[in-house]
Amino acid sequence: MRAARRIVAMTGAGISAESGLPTFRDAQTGLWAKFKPEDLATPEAFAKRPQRVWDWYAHRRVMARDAQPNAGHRALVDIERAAESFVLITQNVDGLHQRAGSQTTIELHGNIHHVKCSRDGERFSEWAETGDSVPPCPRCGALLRPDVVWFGERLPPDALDAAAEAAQNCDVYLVIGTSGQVQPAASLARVAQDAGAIVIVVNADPNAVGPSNAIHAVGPAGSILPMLAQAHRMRA
Ligand code: BV8
Repeated sequence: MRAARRIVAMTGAGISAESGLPTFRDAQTGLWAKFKPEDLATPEAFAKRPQRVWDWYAHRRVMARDAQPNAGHRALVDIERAAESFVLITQNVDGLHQRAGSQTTIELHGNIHHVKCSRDGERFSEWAETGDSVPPCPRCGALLRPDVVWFGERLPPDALDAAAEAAQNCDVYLVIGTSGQVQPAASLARVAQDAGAIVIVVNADPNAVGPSNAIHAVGPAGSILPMLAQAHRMRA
């Protein structure tokens, strides 16, 4: 971290765990403990049960709004301010990185605080809630949907291109709080490593996945990331 000039961070649900937001795969509290992802986070699920999918995201949106960024989010802001070059890529849709002050946040999977028309994709950051039914698009009347990337949907091409470009041009690639199960986000660590970067996996789970010979910093992101930020500030 002392020698790093160009740093990229890839975050997953684990960085928001210490803000009280459930991750996806935690057995008991995980978002998917009760439902399977394909029952909620797919276009088919929305087509079949729009109200149930809308309500699940409305519930998560309230949790995200009530949550506060934690020391892990703030440490990434410190690194961004100190580094010669820094890019933050996130799989999270909770918006906590932006609230912590991160300036460059590539949201690979969208943002739960925005919605879009389910017919033509027009985005809205505000909409009129209609009590207990899925709100209609103010333009065309089709159902609104969360502005997130569901399974089977393409990632925003410009976001994915920017993330791949950053991964190919960094000295250190931090993989923070992610189980690395979801593609193509998970594959970027290998892209970085193949391009010569040192990969550091920051995860509370000692058995977290990462590319071979990645460095594993085991512990909560809220404790590890401030140490990495401190090391970078002491750079020669
Ligand atoms: C696409 C938004 C193609 C919505 C999400 C078979 C093989 C390989 C791939 C596939 C396959 N079948 C299908 C696919 C593709 C599929 C995929 O990857 N499926 C997986 C399940 C196998 N991918 C897609 O469908 C993607 N699109 O491929 O499109 C295409 C191409 C052309 C044209 C059309 C289509 C779209 C994927 C995006 C899905 N959307 N999110 C929402 O949020 O509801 S994914 C969602 O799940 C998250 O965004 C995130 O990406 C993922 C959850 O993972 P994590 O963030 O890692 O969270 P998790 O709970 O798993 O792990 C938490 C980690 O934190 C743990 O390791 C834990 O130890 C750690 N931790 C906990 N506490 C702490 C901590 N670490 C540090 N500190 C702590 N305190």
